[in-house]
Amino acid sequence: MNREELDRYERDGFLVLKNFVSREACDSLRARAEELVRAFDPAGIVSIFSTREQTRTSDDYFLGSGDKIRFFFEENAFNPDGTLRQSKEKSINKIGHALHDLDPVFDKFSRTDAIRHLVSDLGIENPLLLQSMYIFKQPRIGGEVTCHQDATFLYTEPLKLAGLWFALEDATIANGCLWAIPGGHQLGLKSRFVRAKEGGTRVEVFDSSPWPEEKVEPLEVEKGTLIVLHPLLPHLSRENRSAKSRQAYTLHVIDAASDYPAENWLQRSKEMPLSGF
Ligand SMILES: O=C(O)CCC(=O)C(=O)O
Repeated sequence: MNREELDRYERDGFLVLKNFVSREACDSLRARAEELVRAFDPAGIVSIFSTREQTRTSDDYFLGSGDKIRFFFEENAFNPDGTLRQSKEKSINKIGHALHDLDPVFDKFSRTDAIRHLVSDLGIENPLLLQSMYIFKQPRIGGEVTCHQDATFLYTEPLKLAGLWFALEDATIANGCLWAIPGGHQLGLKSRFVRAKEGGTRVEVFDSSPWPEEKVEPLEVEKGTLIVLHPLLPHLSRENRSAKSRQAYTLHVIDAASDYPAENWLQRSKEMPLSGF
């Protein structure tokens, strides 16, 4: 990252880097995600959604995903009896959250010199790859992601977090591109999403004022683009009503020198510690 790019990142809270990854690298990640979905048997998950203890079991599935490869469905993917409305391939919202450590293709995509240098330029000196997600934004049913800051979910003290969003396909307003509030990272952290002592999760609110959503701007980008997100940048994506998917891969990197609180929702087991590049 050059000085001008770093200045833009500091001013806007995000940075758009065109052609950061090759089209071939995007295609190999897409092909691998397709294979993972093909091999995934949704029966066990569907049973989670049809059980009478739905909240507890779906919480456990989510909260236990920090060191696993797990599949999450679109909100409207299920019939009232818990069966899928359409094929699993067309129902999955995302895969998370340790693809980068558990799958060789995702590992290779995530651990490149280019990413290592970029993260170092952002001031993360002792990088640890914390979280990865493959986001499908399915045609017609891709749900919205409401306005949020990544630090709400992945908080460190002091706050050091690089949010990397890779466009694996062209992202447009029609197929649900990212939107962000330029400069909105100056607004301060509004909330934290944490594990509740009694089980499940809760949101700790510091500032309940609404986002100035009239200031959001679309970030329409081409396949291969990397969008770097400041941990405090308010951003969102709208529903995808178009006939095209809008697949993306996200990677979040923290600094080993910062404290990673035990109440953060995403945790690893002792057997699978975080690692760097
Ligand atoms: O890709 C999207 O639609 C939104 C992703 C996002 O904002 C996030 O995962 O933090």
